[in-house]
Amino acid sequence: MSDILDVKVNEFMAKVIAKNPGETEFHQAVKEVVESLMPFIEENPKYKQHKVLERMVEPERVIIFRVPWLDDNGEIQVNRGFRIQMSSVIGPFKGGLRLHPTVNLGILKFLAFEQVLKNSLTTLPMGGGKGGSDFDPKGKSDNEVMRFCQSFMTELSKYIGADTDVPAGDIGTGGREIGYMFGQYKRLRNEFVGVLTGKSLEWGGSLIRPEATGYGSVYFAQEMLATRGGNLKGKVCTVSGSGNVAQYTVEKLIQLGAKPVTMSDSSGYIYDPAGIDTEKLAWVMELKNIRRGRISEYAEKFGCEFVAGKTPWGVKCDCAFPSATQNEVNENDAKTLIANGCSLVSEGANMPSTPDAIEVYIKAKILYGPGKAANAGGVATSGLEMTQNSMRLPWSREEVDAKLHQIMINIHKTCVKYGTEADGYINYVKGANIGGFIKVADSMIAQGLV
Ligand code: NDP
Ligand code: 2IT
Repeated sequence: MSDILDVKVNEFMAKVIAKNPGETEFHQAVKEVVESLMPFIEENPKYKQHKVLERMVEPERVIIFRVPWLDDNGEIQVNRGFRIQMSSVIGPFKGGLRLHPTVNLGILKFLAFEQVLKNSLTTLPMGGGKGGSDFDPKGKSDNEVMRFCQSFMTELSKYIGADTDVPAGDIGTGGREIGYMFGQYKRLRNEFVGVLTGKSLEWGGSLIRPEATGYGSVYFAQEMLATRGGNLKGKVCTVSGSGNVAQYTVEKLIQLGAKPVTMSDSSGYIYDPAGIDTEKLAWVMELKNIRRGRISEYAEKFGCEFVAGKTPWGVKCDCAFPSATQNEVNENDAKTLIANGCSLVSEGANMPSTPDAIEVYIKAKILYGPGKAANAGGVATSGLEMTQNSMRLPWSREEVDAKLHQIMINIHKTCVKYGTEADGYINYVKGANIGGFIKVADSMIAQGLV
């Protein structure tokens, strides 16, 4: 980037940082986007005149609320609830709810900001939002989780609705939590509507929604590999996380003949050089979704290595799928991945690579699919769930999967269109940021001062 553009980015960021002190993840997410957009905005002055970027970094509304609940000992617990309603310019606010002790305003604002561009990339009419709480579902009984979710929804219900804001799952929020929240919303409003996605099939959910983020991230990887005449067959893949996204990433990798060799949780990773197969994955799903145990048990069960307190990026692989959390791949990890011959990173998680790591990927010209493109299949299929709810008609598994696959192909095309550089290298960061931005920016201008 030229010096002048650098100065403009720094000036813009200085204002964002001064106005949003301490929100480091939000600063990080905004900076990455602004760096991509600045040259484009300079070439298209209407976006500058209309102060589109300045408006996009200011949420339409932020709701912060108290969530009191009773634990199993009858003691009162108090958590903090949030909903960031970032942008409704192309559709109702849409995005997940994160339940994790690290949740704070800056993390949710980064996620909401990313969500706006991601949702735009899906081509579906969805605005962007994110929410959650510093509540930790780990180690809580089902009843405690239910009481928390009911209290959380009692307040959140005042601000959401099928045509206003449609939350879904994220870290710590899976089918169980969505069920408790949906039940409470229905009692409070006396309405059976599509106010949440990720619902169970029996009560308005969509087939393939549980699988969608992981499948989508692998479909995106396939598209990236195809630009270099490659495919996933026989590729050794490292995957981090062992939750929703990681599980279905591994499932799709197995189906396509790749060899996933790692999974992880916040305690460490397992390395199974023989490959995680269908049977082992079914065991992981039971472990994580029903017994709610730790991934280290995999190593005991299947006799492989468990490495405590580490991420899996030191394991030699062809392709890496970070699918746990933000900033889980740092500069050194990125260098190690590349030194080990890794030629593709597809992000199931949101912002899992630090800015320094991204620089390493781009310098090495590997195939790098940033989260807002690579993991958009989850929210895209939430959009498909909303459509089915509006029609009051469910689609078959094949139909939803085909639509998801096509959406990932289209997102890839958008990235190629806006991200291909002079030497032919596809910079997916640039492609996703510009591709997601245009629709939101033009809609903002068309709608006046919103
Ligand atoms: P889950 O709660 O199902 O799983 C999260 C996994 O990541 C767990 O294995 C968890 O381990 C691990 N993890 C979470 N926080 C940390 C941490 N701070 N350090 C190390 N490991 C951690 O969440 P999802 O699979 O739904 O989400 C994973 C990522 O994908 C997130 O970045 C999320 O925002 C993103 N995403 C999710 C979508 C969805 O549809 N669910 C859609 C698009 C993106 P442990 O159990 O030990 O905490
Ligand atoms: O980060 C994400 O895109 C999600 N957690 C899914 C959001 C959704 O509304 O399905």
